[in-house]
Parts: sequence; C-alpha cells; structure tokens
Amino acid sequence: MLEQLERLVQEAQEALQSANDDQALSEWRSSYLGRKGKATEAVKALGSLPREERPAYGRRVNEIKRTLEDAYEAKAEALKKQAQVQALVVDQVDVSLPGRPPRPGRLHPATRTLREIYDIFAEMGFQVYRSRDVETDDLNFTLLNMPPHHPARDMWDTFYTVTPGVILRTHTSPGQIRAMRQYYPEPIRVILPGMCYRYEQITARSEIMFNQVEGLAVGKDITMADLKGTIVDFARRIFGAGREVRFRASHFPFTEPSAEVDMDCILCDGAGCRVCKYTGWLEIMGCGMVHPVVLENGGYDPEQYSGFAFGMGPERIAMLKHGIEDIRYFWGNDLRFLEQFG
Ligand code: 2NL
Repeated sequence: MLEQLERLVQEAQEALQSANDDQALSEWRSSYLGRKGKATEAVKALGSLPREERPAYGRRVNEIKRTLEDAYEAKAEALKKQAQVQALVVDQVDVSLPGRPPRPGRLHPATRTLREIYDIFAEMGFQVYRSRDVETDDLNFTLLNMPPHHPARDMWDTFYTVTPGVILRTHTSPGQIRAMRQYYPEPIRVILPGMCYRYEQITARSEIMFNQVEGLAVGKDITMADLKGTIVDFARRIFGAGREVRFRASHFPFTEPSAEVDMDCILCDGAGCRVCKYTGWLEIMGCGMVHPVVLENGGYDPEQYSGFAFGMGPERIAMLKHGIEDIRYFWGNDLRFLEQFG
C-alpha cells in the first residue's frame, strides 16, 4: 500500500508540472484533490486497511495530501505571476515615443464670422442682445407691422408649432421689440444674433436654418446719416478699407424708408464677373429707418424718437469673404469644409 502511495505522489507531481494554464490546473486539482480525487480516495482507503498498517499509512497519506495541496498553491501562484509578466510585456509602453498630440477643436466658420461682427459693432457701442428662437406670431409678425393676412407675411415661410400662435422665429426682429420694451425710455444700441428658421426649399443659397444679425439704434436725433455712416464703416471693416458701398431703395414692412446695401464685388472690384452676375455689385444686407408703427409697438413715441435698423446673414457674409459657393456646407457637418477655417 505504501508503495502505491509513493507512485501516486510521483504521478501527481509530474502531472502538475505539465499543467500550464488555469484550465489544466483546475482539472489537475479535481482529479487529485477533488471529492473523488485520487489523493482523497487514498485517504478514504485508510479505513479498509488492517489495524497494524494504519498508523504508517495514515501518517504518509496525510503528508502526501499536504504536499500536493502546497504544490497546487505554489503552481497557481506561479501561473498568476507568469500571466502578469506576460501582460507587462504585451502592454509595454515605450516611454521614449513622442506623444500623440491632442487635436483641439476649432470654431465653426459661422461662429467666427459672428464674433468678427460683434467686435466691429462693439467698438461702435452696440451691445449683443440675445432672444428666444421660439416666438409668438404677434412678436414675429404683427408687432413688426404685419397684421394677420398682410401680404408681406408671404416673404417668410414659417414653421408652426402645435400650439396656436407659437412659431419658430423667421428673423431676429421679434427680439428687437423685446429690447425696446425692456429699455424704454433709454436710447438703444444693440445687435441681435441668432438662428432663424424658414420652411423653404434648401438650395445652394437658402437653408431652413441660418443665423441672422440685426442691429437697432433708437434715440432722439437718429437720422439716415447715422444709418449710412454705421453701415459703410461696418462694410469697410469687415470686407476691407477700400470698399465702395451703395444704398438702393427697397421695401421692408418694419422700416420706412428701406434700402438694400450693396458693395463693389470683392472678386472683380466692380468690373463684373460670374460671382456678381456681371453687375459689379454684391448685396450684403438690408436696412432702413424704424417704421413709426414699430417704434410705437416697442413703447417709443415716434414723434419724439427715431431709429435705424439693419439685418444681415453672417453665413452669407462668410460666403462672400471666403468664396464659399454653397450655403449647405455650413450645417452639413463635413470636416473637409470645417477644417479649412481657424
Ligand atoms: C435683410 C433685411 C432687415 C430689419 C431687418 C428691423 C427690425 C425692427 C425694426 C426695423 Cl424691430 N427693422 N429689422 C430692418 C431692415 C432690414 O433685414 O435682408 N436681412 C437679412
């Protein structure tokens, strides 16, 4: 019997040596030390031995069992160490490699243009006035001198919400009414930037969402000369000191008189080319003297106060400045376009 025990321990130790992964190790454990394992069975065999053989056998079998348990623990520990060493090799970091530079983001071209516009008007004393995108029909149209069914409403294709009378603003002008009502009776110099929405066919020239920057000055002696001076100065600051600017009579429901502002074509310097459609001029914004009805709706007595207002599309300004041919690039999220700026 003792000889059998010696064979068992030898066989077990050899088997343990070749158990070189977690699975082999756990199989080894159950086949020697498990409930039906060989070493466990050898302990159980003690009971069936003649009484005089039991002490020697018992001592030895217990020794063997402990030896195998210790050997198992040692092997498990060795396998764990080996796995750790291997992980270190596999995941080794080469600290001498130069780091990968982080890619900082950049400002969207519309944001850059907006900020240029803010800077120019800030120097002329205009504050930025922000106002909501979701507006009432009243502020967006009626109070701007366009009562319901007024044909001028046809110029703005509107997005309606399911709440009657609540719409997406088609221009930033409703914010001007809010500004006037907030500041009355103080004089005002503000610009209003922000997204506007129109339910239109999307083309190279028109989007359903776009930024607008409007300006408003209200005070006691504001004349059309102030309007012209402000706009000519702005045009030359944003497009270049030598630019020619002309005012062409036009119509907006909220201004009287109204004008479109043109600048000599930056591509051909007024000679005529494809971009200016051979007119030599590019339209950059609209403007006018605030209509008395609108002044009154803002709380100002048109007998005492006057004002000028203007509106422009910063995406359009950026298109002219950078020769961008299609307005859809702005909100198309194509990095090939966006990465060309900043
Ligand atoms: C354009 C023309 C313009 C205004 C906007 C305005 C607002 C109030 C009163 C008077 Cl509350 N005027 N805004 C005036 C003239 C032109 O925008 O072509 N924008 C892209």
